[in-house]
Amino acid sequence: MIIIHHLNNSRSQRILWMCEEIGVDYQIKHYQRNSKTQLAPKELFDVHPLGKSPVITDGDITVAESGAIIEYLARNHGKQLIPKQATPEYRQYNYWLHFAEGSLMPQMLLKLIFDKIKTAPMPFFIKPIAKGIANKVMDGYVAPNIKNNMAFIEKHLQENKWFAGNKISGADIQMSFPLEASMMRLKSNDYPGIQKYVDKIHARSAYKKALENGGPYDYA
Ligand SMILES: N[C@@H](CCC(=O)N[C@@H](CS)C(=O)NCC(=O)O)C(=O)O
Repeated sequence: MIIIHHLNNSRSQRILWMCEEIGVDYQIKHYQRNSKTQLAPKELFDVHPLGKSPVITDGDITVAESGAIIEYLARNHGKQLIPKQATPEYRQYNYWLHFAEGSLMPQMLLKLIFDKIKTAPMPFFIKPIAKGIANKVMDGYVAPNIKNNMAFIEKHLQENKWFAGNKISGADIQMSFPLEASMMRLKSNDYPGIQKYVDKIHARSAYKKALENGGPYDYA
């Protein structure tokens, strides 16, 4: 039996969705973030040394890292979510599967951190310095990169039904979390193709079932 170690309001929601899409049996073990720090509880370190979610266990096998989990589940239980090897669709699948956590999420995380620095409590004489540094990094690096990444995704979704061709694939599951987070934190009017795509995945019955099972999730 697959056990999904599910942290509330987190990337592991997409793994629940994946299991519902492929119709594989799974159990959820729930973990709650610390309400002050938003960090995962120490019990997650008993499952994997990095203590992050998602992580799954399947008998004596433990798989961490969303992309690796999606590949593992697709190979073993949902081959319909992997495009045929050596096709343009497979190359797209592989690309977006890596892009989500390799390119897009680091930018979103930097934005979150620097936005927090701007509003963090600190002595009044430090505030202008901290704000100045945060603005410089945001304006000179983070914001232009996010804009570039989002325009690139918007164009892809204007021209394609799914991330890897005409059928839903594991790449769509993987891209769902950064796009949900982006649509909450950026101006969604700038990205109508992405907003339409996020609405489309939210309308799927497997997605709704996963949401029911996972508990409160701020990004849907
Ligand atoms: N790249 C990893 C990121 C894992 C990750 O950072 N997960 C977050 C949840 S969205 C987490 O566990 N945060 C709690 C913490 O850092 O303590 C993946 O995609 O699995």
